[in-house]
Amino acid sequence: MPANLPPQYFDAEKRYRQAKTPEDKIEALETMLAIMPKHKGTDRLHGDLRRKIAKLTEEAERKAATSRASFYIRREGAGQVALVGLPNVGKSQLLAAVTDASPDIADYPFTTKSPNIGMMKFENIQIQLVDTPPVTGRDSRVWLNNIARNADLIAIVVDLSNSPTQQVETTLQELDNINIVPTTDNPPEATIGKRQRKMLIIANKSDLENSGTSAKQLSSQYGTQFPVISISASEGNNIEMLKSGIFTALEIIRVYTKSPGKKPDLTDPVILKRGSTIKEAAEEIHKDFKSKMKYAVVWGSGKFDGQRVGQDHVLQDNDIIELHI
Ligand SMILES: Nc1nc2c(ncn2[C@@H]2O[C@H](COP(=O)(O)OP(=O)(O)OP(=O)(O)O)[C@@H](O)[C@H]2O)c(=O)[nH]1
Ligand SMILES: [Mg+2]
Repeated sequence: MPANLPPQYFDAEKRYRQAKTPEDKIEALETMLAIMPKHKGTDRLHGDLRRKIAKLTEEAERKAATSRASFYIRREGAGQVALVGLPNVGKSQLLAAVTDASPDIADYPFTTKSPNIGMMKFENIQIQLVDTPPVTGRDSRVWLNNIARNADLIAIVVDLSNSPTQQVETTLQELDNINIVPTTDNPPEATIGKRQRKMLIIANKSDLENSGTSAKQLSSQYGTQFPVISISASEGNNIEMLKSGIFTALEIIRVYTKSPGKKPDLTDPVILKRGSTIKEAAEEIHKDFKSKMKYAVVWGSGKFDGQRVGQDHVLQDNDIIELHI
């Protein structure tokens, strides 16, 4: 150690030893480097400090990448629904109304800074809701990219008291900016290469004056493209309709399995995409079933009562199946 180092160098060195994060360590090391006189005697020390800084910078970058990855929210339950919209429309209030979550809710915009998660019970299943920071926020691109892309359904939340059709347009535009477009059977050419997502409109604050007129306008403008559901999150109006609307929009069905001579467990359905066949159900339940299955028996849909069906039989919500191998 060269003897002619000033006291500030040792202060910085102390800070380096006490620092907890790579960023703080880098800051201290850079101070040490700046203070240190440059001559032959300090060459090795210089090199040492530079190597340490390079290593810590790498570490800091790795950490930043991991925290970006944390915008990805692991799906739980029967499906994941992202609540997306402009500031102050009531996304967090809605999450609080239908789940056990208690997010910050306030009468000023940009209250939500990072996503809030809650599980919404619908009949015998749980659906995951993700309340997000407003689409027009500074950091929205990062989380929108991760959450909206990963979600099974995007719920566009609008405030009925404040030009809701304009809000839908702005929200769709923000989603389009990150290459997310509504699912359609015949996507327009302009959307080729973009990611299609199922969407639904939640028209909130139906308790406020003149909301009925705005709700009608929304339905007539978007009703053929998206389901439009009017609610009041704060008053709890139309919440049951919202839950079943979300379930329907997710395009999933519940199927129960049973063993011969036993009753099915109706509290624990297998979740399948709407339109799934017996073959696909078997695959989902156990990969061995698919190749070994001889036949299946179905109860449900009003039509079947213990009837044998083929592999290509299309299942309905709440069907009970018995797979025979
Ligand atoms: N009248 C009425 N007010 C509501 C309703 N839902 C939410 N609010 C109010 O609207 C304001 C905004 O609600 P939030 O849930 O914080 O809105 P947000 O969309 O999460 O807002 P950001 O986090 O900024 O994006 C609050 O003052 C709520 O009390 C509703 O159904 N009716
Ligand atoms: Mg919020």
